[in-house]
Order: sequence, then C-alpha cells, then structure tokens
Amino acid sequence: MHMDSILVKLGEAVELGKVDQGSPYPPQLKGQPGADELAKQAIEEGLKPTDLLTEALVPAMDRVGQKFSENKIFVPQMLMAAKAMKAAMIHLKPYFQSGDVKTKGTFIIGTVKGDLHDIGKNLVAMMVEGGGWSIIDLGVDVNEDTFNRTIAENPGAVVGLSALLTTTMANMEEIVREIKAAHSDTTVLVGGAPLNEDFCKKIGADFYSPNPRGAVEYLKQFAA
Ligand code: B1M
Repeated sequence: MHMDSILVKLGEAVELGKVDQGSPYPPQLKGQPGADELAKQAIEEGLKPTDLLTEALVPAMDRVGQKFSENKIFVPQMLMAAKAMKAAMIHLKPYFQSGDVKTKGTFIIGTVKGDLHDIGKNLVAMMVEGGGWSIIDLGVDVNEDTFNRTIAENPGAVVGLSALLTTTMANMEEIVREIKAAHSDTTVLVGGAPLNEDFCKKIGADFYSPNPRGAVEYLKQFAA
C-alpha cells in the first residue's frame, strides 16, 4: 500500500473507531484492517512514528471532537475512536520509549480528578520516558492526596498534570495549590487542550506545554 494511503486509512480507522480487523464495529468496515494492523503496517513500511501521530492519529481525534461538537456522533463513538487510537499507540510505544537509560529522575503524571481523558497524558508519559525519565503514571481522575502521597514517596520527582475539560481546569488549579502547599519545591508541569500559558501562571504551575515535545525539552534542564 502507498505510504500516504496507509496514513489516510489509519486516520479513518481511528476516526470511525475501527480497532482491529476482527472488531465488528463499525459495520461498514467489517473485515477491513483496523488501527492495530494499519499502525503496525505503517511502522513496518518505514513511516516515522511521529508522522503517524501528527499526520494520522491526532488529526483523526480532532475530527472526532469536531463531529461530537456538531452532534454528529455521541460518547460511544468517541469511546470507540479512543480505543482505536490506543490500539495504534501500542505500536508507537517502543519507539518513544527506547533511547536513554532511565536515569534523569522520576516524573509523576496523571489526569486531574473528574477527568477521564488519558490519550494525551499517555503520549506525554511515553515521550518523557523516551527522554530518559522513570515514569509513575497515576492514571486518570487523580486527586491532590494521591499526587501528594506519591511526591512524598519520591522526593525530587517532577509532576505533570493533564486536563482536557474546561470544568476540570478548576480541579487542576486546586491540585497545584495543594501540591505547592505540601511540597513547595516540587516542579509542576501542566498541559491539555483547553489550557494556555496565562492559565498556567494564574494557577501557580511552573510550566505549560501544549505538546509532549515541549515537556521533554523543559525537563532537559533537570538532567543529572
Ligand atoms: Co471527551 N471531550 N468528553 N471524551 N473528548 C473533548 C475533550 C471535547 C473537546 C470534545 C468536544 O466537545 N469537541 C469536550 C470538552 C469540551 C470542553 O470542556 N471545553 C469533551 C467532552 C465534553 C467530554 C464529555 C463531558 C462528554 C459527555 O459525557 N457528554 C466526557 C467527559 C468525561 C470525563 O472526563 N469526565 C467526555 C468523554 C470522552 C471519552 C471518555 C468518550 C473519550 C476519552 C477516552 C480516553 O481518553 N481514554 C473522549 C475523547 C476521545 C475526546 C476527544 C474527541 C479526543 C481527546 C483526545 O484524546 N485527543 C476530545 C476532542 C479533541 O481533543 N479534539 C474530547 C487526542 C490527544 C492526543 O490530544 O488529549 O489534547 P490531547 O493531548 C495533547 C495535548 O493537549 C497535550 O499533548 C497531547 C499530544 O499533543 N497534552 C499535554 C495533554 N496533556 C498534557 C500534559 C502535559 C503536556 C502536554 O504536561 C504534563
């Protein structure tokens, strides 16, 4: 298959929630390869993992978000798209994780309480790990107590918070406040689609990155 058409098909598979060849959903793609097979094939044919992300997977999720905003699809379809995206990401993981030995420090990451979106958070975790950090991924819907307990158990760790909802940005503010109150010297990075630099400053976080790459670059200053 031509490289461009693999990316197009991969994007479509994610957008339509086609996880793998065996999955019955969506009916119109029955028997067709899904995100799993297409991502694997794209990598095997030499496409760069970052191109898969920026040219197929992330734009596909943006189209999903757009269709959801327009009431053309609903939560179950969004969920299937996320499942397909994760099936593709499994094939990218080894490429982002390879590289440095994990010696630069510990990076604690989680999606803030009330928020279940984890794809962006997982990408950040994957790439920071590839940048040589040990990762403690606390998952989604994480409260301030869990962050603070984990920081106490891992002195010197840097913390990353992700939020995808305007409603959970408020929770992020609360979590940053509680982290700084309990561990004032802990560096906190924040990210997620609805955030910006001003919000980061307002809530007293140390750094805002719109993407995983920015987080990796910022963390280089802490390198031992
Ligand atoms: Co939801 N959702 N969702 N959703 N969802 C959004 C975020 C939304 C924008 C869709 C829309 O309306 N257009 C909208 C939010 C509106 C708002 O608040 N302004 C929305 C909504 C409304 C909801 C629900 C409330 C829907 C409902 O139930 N009525 C509900 C909330 C559930 C909850 O969290 N409590 C909900 C549920 C879900 C699913 C569970 C179905 C599913 C998530 C599944 C999962 O993650 N496992 C889902 C999905 C898939 C989306 C969209 C379509 C895609 C999100 C995604 O994965 N993007 C999303 C629309 C969109 O984003 N276009 C949407 C791809 C990912 C790579 O990007 O996560 O932005 P992103 O991460 C980026 C950057 O933001 C950054 O790096 C990543 C890579 O570039 N980044 C960081 C993220 N974290 C970072 C941390 C850093 C640094 C960078 O440092 C620490």
